[in-house]
Amino acid sequence: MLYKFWIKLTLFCEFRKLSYCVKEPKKEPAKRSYRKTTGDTVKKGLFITFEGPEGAGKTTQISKLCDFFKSKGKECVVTREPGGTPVAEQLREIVKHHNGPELIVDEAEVLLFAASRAQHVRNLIIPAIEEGKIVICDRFYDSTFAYQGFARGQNIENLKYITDYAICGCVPDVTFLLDLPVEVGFKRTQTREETIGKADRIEAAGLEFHKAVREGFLRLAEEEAERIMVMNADQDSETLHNQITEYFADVL
Ligand code: Z5A
Repeated sequence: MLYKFWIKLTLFCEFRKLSYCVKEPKKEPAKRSYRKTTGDTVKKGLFITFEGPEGAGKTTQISKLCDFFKSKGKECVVTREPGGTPVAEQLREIVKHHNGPELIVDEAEVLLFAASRAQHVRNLIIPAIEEGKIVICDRFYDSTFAYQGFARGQNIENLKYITDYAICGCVPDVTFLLDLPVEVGFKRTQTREETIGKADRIEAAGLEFHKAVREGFLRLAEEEAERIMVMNADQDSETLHNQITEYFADVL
């Protein structure tokens, strides 16, 4: 009797695995697959991400950092999330600018970001790193944990599972978290010519939401202090750039 029940249970579990995922889910958290260096030369490429609340200056710093790498003779690819490939950019358009009448539910929002990431990682990020390039990405999965997890309240374990599935083991070598008070970031974007009066779905979520995002990022940085460098973004952009490049002094 017990034996029959055990067989049924095993079959049921196998069926669930087959129906929910193509591959067996990974039991372990994602590991770093691309290390920056083992000596004084970069062996493969590097994968660098920038995170932070809105208006923190990510785009500005990424552009400066890329110029810095180029001046050292390195090939550098700048990309962004959501987006980065044609399909991922289409998903970006939906997740940022969809405007009813049917609302995007929170669960679908998570999956749209993950779908964009899956395309981006496989079709752009991993190939570029394998060619020895330095990839700098404006936001990556830490944003999912900060925005969809901490701020929207989506289950963190689910997010970990979905993220692992999307990123294929591609964990950043280093992440710069540009931290600043939400109000300062808002002020910057509200006075930026291209975005005046054009808040997208997520930008329009309100001050409390964005404060939770900032707290979320800081929690992530505490949990992964080795990877995530917290930088004071409430200072002039040249000083911040110099602080960021210091990190690479021993790898170039
Ligand atoms: N999102 C998500 O929810 N889940 C996810 O998994 C992912 C993303 C991947 C993408 O928006 C949205 O998707 C984002 C999170 C969500 N939504 N929000 N909010 P995006 O890519 O369109 O925008 P963003 O990533 O939030 O960036 P941003 O607002 O464009 O800002 P930024 O790139 O950090 O800053 P910036 O463009 O470099 O600078 C902003 C302005 O400040 C500009 O006028 C600069 O000249 C000025 N600036 C820059 N640095 C300074 C300094 N140091 N001092 C003074 N002024 C400065």
